[in-house]
Amino acid sequence: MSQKSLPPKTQRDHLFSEQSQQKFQFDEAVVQVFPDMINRSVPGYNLIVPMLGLLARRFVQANSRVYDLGCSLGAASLAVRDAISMEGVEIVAVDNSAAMLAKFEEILKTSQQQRKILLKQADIETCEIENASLVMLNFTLQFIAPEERAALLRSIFQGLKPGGALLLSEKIQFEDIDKQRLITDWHHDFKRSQGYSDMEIANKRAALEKVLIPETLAAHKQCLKEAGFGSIIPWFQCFNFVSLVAIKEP
Ligand code: GEK
Repeated sequence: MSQKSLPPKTQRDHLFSEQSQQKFQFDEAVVQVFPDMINRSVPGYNLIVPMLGLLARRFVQANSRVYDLGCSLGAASLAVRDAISMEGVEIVAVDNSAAMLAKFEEILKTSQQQRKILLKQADIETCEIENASLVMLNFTLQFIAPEERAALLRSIFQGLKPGGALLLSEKIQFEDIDKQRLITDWHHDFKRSQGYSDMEIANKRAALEKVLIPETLAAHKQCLKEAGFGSIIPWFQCFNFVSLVAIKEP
């Protein structure tokens, strides 16, 4: 049976305690604090990741591929790898940040698991998806230019085998301005409860402006439908963070 991977050792995130004009980048400094940053910024992240493993058991097919697009330090890949037992499954973890992949490689060296994870430094927009039974975009699509998203979802749909699925998690936007304001306040309450100061929250928000672009849940559903997905099932939401399963009908 599989051996569970230990979470990577992580430093506490204080990156945004001082103001900077720089846009957010997935560089070495972010890599050093990444697990702490994402856990304290995305409500539900530490629940979503193990659930990806659970869902993978339902969709991954023998002799197929699993793609983790925008893998960062590989949390989703590791959750799936540790959850599945099908034969001949290749996990391909893709990210365009060299710093992220270098750290992920280090993490993999500490694990004894037989099933290998293939790391690929590439832009997920040009990455070929082939023979896939599962594709994961766990908080990655939000970093792709909105006008490019439909093409990416179409290419994922094309590369999936019938019966396969896309697991999509995103920060979302609300159409209604009042609801958007409320939900943003609640998200910031969550961040405060995790020890972030108002200054850190404001600075990170400014750094992510035009880098992380959320869309509405309705827009995501429409785009998935237009890409060809038959069933689109939201299975998790906490404030403005949502996870969906989109199934390519068998
Ligand atoms: C997790 N999925 O822990 N091509 C490749 N990678 C990209 C691109 C691109 N065009 N744009 C962004 N990335 C992970 C968390 S983090 C989410 C995903 C967050 C990569 C980027 O380098 C980063 O590693 C990842 O997508 C987004 O389950 O930080 O909010």
